[in-house]
Amino acid sequence: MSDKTVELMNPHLETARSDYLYHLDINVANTRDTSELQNRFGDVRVICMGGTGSRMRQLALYLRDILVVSESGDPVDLCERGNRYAMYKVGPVLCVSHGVGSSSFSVVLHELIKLLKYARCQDPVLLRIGTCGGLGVPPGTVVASKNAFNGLLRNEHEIAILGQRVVRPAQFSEDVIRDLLAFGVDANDGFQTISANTMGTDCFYEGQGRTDGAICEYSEKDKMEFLQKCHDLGIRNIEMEASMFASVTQKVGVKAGDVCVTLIDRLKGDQITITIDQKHEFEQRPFFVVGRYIKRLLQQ
Ligand code: DUR
Repeated sequence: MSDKTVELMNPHLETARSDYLYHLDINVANTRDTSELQNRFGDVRVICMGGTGSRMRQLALYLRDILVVSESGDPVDLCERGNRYAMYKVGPVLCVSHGVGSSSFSVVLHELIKLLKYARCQDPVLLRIGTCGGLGVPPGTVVASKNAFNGLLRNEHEIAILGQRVVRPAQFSEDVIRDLLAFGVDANDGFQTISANTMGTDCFYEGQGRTDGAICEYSEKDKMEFLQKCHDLGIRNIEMEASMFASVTQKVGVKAGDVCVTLIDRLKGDQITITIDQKHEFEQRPFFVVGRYIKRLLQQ
């Protein structure tokens, strides 16, 4: 069998004898012999990540059902002791919470990618299942991200490393997008699933051009010009993780997709006004799309 394990982009770890995945509370006591982690996690093909622990628990129950995984009882949070993120395992799928925004998500993402490496997982796919604001699409539309733009409207991710600006490309895997649309969509869904560009910002309010934050120094007209510019770039949804997620996974060469449901059309307003029941219904939609995609992936 060809080796399709993850390669880390960090020479320091080649000489490290142990590693502690601190926020997951997973201790890799001996990096030369990771057989225990391989036993626990070696079968993982897909990691689904989303903002909250309760949604990831719900996703775990949903996947248990559709993937016909014979587990009963309450899903167990494998990272409960870490007290930061929740992790549930359903057969070959991990469901992990990532909090709000890139900085929270990147912490757990680094540790999960290392976990994939230590557990020698083969050809894994990372999926974010989230919520977002839409641009010129009806609320409830599911968007699979193509190119990820940052808040500067560049198709890249920018971070500070050692006091320097480091800029990296931010595209999601084309074959994941293709398969999400080919296998994840059902004609009877009753909602649209599209692929489009996504903007990931570092701020929910000013960063996304909202006029209802605690601070706002631009006019409604400035805001609409900005949102129109986003729309002209093919951006159809706005969230807070896409550019970091695309750039980290692209850098390490792990397949990744971002599948989000729009809660609002930002060309029509800023405040999310759908009812809690409607929000729960919308939040299920990416489950259906990703569920069917995973089912198909596991059959291959
Ligand atoms: N989100 C946004 N903007 C929206 C709606 C949802 O960023 O208009 C996403 C990203 C983030 C969380 O994780 O939801 C913030 O509510």
